[in-house]
Amino acid sequence: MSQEQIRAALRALPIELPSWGFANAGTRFGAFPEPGVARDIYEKIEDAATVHRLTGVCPTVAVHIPWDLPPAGKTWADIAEFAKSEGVAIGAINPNLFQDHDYKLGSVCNPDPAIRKKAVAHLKECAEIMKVTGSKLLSIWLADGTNYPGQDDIKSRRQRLIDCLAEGYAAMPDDGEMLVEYKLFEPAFYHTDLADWGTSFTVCQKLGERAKVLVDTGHHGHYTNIEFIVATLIAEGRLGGFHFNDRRYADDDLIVGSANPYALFCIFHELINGNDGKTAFQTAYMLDQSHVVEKKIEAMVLSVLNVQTAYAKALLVDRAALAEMQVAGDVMGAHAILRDAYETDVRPILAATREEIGRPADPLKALATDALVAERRARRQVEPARASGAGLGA
Ligand code: AOS
Ligand code: ZN
Ligand code: ZN
Ligand code: ZN
Repeated sequence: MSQEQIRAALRALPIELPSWGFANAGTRFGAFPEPGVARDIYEKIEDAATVHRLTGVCPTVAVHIPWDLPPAGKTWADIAEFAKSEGVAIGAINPNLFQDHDYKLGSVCNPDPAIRKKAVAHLKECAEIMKVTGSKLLSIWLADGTNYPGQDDIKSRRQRLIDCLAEGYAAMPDDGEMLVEYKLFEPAFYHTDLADWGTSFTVCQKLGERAKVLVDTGHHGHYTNIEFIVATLIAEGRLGGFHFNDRRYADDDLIVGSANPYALFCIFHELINGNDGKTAFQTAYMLDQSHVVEKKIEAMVLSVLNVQTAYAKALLVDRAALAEMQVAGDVMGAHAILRDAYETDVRPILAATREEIGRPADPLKALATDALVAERRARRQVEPARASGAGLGA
């Protein structure tokens, strides 16, 4: 593949940023506020726009409802307009079906029909926000599950889940997609109603063609081969998107590629392989991170760069030679082709790709001396926020 083809492919891979990754977050042991951090939807959009300005590949920002809400007197149309004025657009709409006290025993799987009704109403509200903002994605993650054997009837919960999500699905715009995210455990510790890709996949099959599986790279058991899941979902036409982050233990939500960049490279290898062998499969590439000790914008920029690094290396795989080795049964020869690509220094290609679209060759360095970012940080420490309600990422 030529350098020009690689640069074109990198430019064409948009990476969506999560609004919640720009707000103060923490663990249950504490949070450490960052001076000048984004406090409301406007400031989160400003910071997401900064990442796009520095990288050129982050044109959308996902929002989480009700962590993100327009202030009194403003509408979602106004927020979408503000995003446009900042050079970005509203991406996936994420309903929050886990924080309200009513959801203690679940949302769409709750044994109480009144609470399920409330959850469905929230899904419909989010489907309306899609229509107003022009978003094409309703991204579902549920905390639903149980902590003890016998706590609730697993079979009934599955049916409630399907029935309620079907109502949310029907409320979406005709060209909207529902992304169904799974997670092995947490906050539930005995069973989770959407625990793995198979559960999400079968639920999507029940919902309809526009329901697809969302793979969060931090949501699996140790040693799970995520690229295998990715290859299978592509083959089945049900890969809806990613929440990229990195982890060592559980849902750590750390900077992408910080713990296991090789796994990310292998994922991109399957994304290219499952497509045309030249570019990655088109799906919703999103980050889902929660920064505790690191600076939010800096962490987000680094994640974007690390996604691009993994993709660039996967683009370098000599697929013709690989196919020959595979057919010949040359195990180590085939493996060496992947290793060659992985060990290539792609920093010059990435720098050239950025400069070609008028972005800094080194976005992290540019961020450190960015005047607008410094000005906003200072202003936010003295002026009140425009809206209330910066929510914590989980
Ligand atoms: C939670 O673990 C999931 O990753 C969700 O995507 C969630 O909505 C997001 O992380 C915000 O907390
Ligand atoms: Zn996620
Ligand atoms: Zn998560
Ligand atoms: Zn999380």
